[in-house]
Amino acid sequence: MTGFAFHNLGQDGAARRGRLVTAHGTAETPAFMAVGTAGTVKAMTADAVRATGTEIVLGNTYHLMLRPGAERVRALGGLHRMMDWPGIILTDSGGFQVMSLAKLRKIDEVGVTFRSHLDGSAHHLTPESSTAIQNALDATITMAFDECTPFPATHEQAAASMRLSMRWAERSRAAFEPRPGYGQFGIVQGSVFADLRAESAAALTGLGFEGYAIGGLAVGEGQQAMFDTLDVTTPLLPTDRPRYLMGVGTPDDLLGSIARGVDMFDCVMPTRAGRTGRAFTSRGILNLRNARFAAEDRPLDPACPCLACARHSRAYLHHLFRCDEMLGPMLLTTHNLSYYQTVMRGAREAIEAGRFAAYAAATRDAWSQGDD
Ligand code: PRF
Ligand code: ZN
Repeated sequence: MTGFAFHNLGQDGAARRGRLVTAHGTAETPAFMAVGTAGTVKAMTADAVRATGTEIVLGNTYHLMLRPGAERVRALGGLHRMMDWPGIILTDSGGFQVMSLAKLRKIDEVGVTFRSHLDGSAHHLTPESSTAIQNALDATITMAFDECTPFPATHEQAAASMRLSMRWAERSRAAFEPRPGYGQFGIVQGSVFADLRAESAAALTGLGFEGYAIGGLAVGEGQQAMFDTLDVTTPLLPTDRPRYLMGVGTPDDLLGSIARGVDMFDCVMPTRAGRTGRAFTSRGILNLRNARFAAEDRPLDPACPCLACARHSRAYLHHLFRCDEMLGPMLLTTHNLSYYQTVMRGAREAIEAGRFAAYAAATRDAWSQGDD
């Protein structure tokens, strides 16, 4: 088994071309990770996910601890075996999902107590229990337990929240069981305040994680404030470790964040949008439920190699969504993930060729041109 490693393969401005090496294979970066919250990328078989070019799938501590339970997943051979995904799995630590989904939440120094959104049962999550659950799930990449500071927050509120997350990061690190090819990422917090981001980055790098996530963004601050925060944060992170921007974003957010030194992303956007009939294409966003597609006998995106574009017409996709047929979400999730991976592959090739800025500009330009 190989060790966990991140190889820096090249740089273009602040944009980085890298390769993540783990116990469950390698991933080329910049990378987009598909969200597989409950042990499935919704509407997709593992083979279909692989065929989109996806190399990393995300799982969630919160959902899986409630159902089917961490010990059940362990007994079923771990998350990789249970979901037929032998590749890299990153699991989020649960705090973010508790705050957005659970009921009767209470945070204190020890951790978070909450009631399940499924059956109201009482649960507790701490840095130690979150780390142990991620270990039981057999996550390739374990995330530190943190609080995503709500936006907006005063400097005082953001400082207190970030410092709690840093104490939790230290406890998460102590609870992590190092294994060859596995890693744990710390999460930088600090809202939109440069001094707090710097304090957080210093605290985490002092603990020495295998990678660093940037949390607490894409929570309502807007794209410019997010980019400004990245500008003051990524230069403070070690150049020889991967950087992961959590819960981001649109294809435009990805291009802007890659330009600022981010290597990894995850977002429900391509999968969730796909289930409701919205398609991300090289010519912008299309809603397949729209009547204008009813008779369009041409591919959704002729530039896309996915199954939906290679074998079906826009009219058929429109029909499937109008009839609420399951194949509609399946095909459009396939397409959207494929499109996101096409954008990422283009970014990697452009960084290698030293023309990332031109690639980003041309990609954005095509979105605004429309598709007819
Ligand atoms: N922390 C964790 N998960 C997250 C976030 C965070 O701040 C975000 C913020 N966009 C998404 N997912 N643990
Ligand atoms: Zn396609």
